[in-house]
Amino acid sequence: MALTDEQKAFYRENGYLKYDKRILNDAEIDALRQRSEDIVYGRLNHIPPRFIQLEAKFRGNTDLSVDPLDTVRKMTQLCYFDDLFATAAKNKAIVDVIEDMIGPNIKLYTDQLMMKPRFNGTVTGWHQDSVAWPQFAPQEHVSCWLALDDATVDNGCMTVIPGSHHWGPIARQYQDAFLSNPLLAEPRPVEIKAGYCMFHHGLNFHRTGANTTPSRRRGLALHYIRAETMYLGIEDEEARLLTECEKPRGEFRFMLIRGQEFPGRV
Ligand SMILES: O=C(O)CCC(=O)C(=O)O
Repeated sequence: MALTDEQKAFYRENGYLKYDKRILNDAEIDALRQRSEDIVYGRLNHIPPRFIQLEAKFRGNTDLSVDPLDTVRKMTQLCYFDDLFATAAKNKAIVDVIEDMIGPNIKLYTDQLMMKPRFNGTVTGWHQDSVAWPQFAPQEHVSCWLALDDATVDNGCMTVIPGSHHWGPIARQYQDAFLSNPLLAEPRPVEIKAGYCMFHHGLNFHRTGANTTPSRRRGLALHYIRAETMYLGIEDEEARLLTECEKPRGEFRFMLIRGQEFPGRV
């Protein structure tokens, strides 16, 4: 068991947990940063372009004077294509916590290396992960957000609304009404040092601010689900290819992280 009773109670009540145990040492952080840079600079080309998203203002813009590392918004599914990122998703200290939260049979739904580039990083608006990913039943995710740089209020750390997960999934058209309701707690920024992480419930409302500072704020978001989860599939072909790592329809299985997988499930 990784979490104390106090930590479990905090997570149950607040829907997030800033974790006190260091996950990555300096060498491991450097290796992941280096890998992300090798991908962005094209020194490695094992990540299909579909999974690398630029900040909006650089899409279709070939201004060569900008450092490419300052233009990338996020890279997704790295764990499925890259051994170092896969190792991070299977990190024992992280997965022990996930097991405390969702049980012994664990799969990775997806991962997002949120680059929040210095000078150009834009806001990620308020959202609930589980609502963004309705193709699962039940719609339950738990995420680990692992800092590869120090994440601060100034450079766009995670901000959560404690306890917001208790209200269930909120349809998008009601989000503004929900977020302005006085029953909600005040948003709370969660600053995290490189190598440390936080966890959040799939129904917890969270956002990250812009990064106009000269410091990078890379964070690896690892999203886990129970292996018992039903997968409802994705109709739209572009969205499916992203989720299913470009595999032909019917071939993809989500990555088993711990425990066993089940026929007909994710
Ligand atoms: O790192 C970010 O900027 C956003 C992360 C996020 O929304 C998530 O982990 O669900």
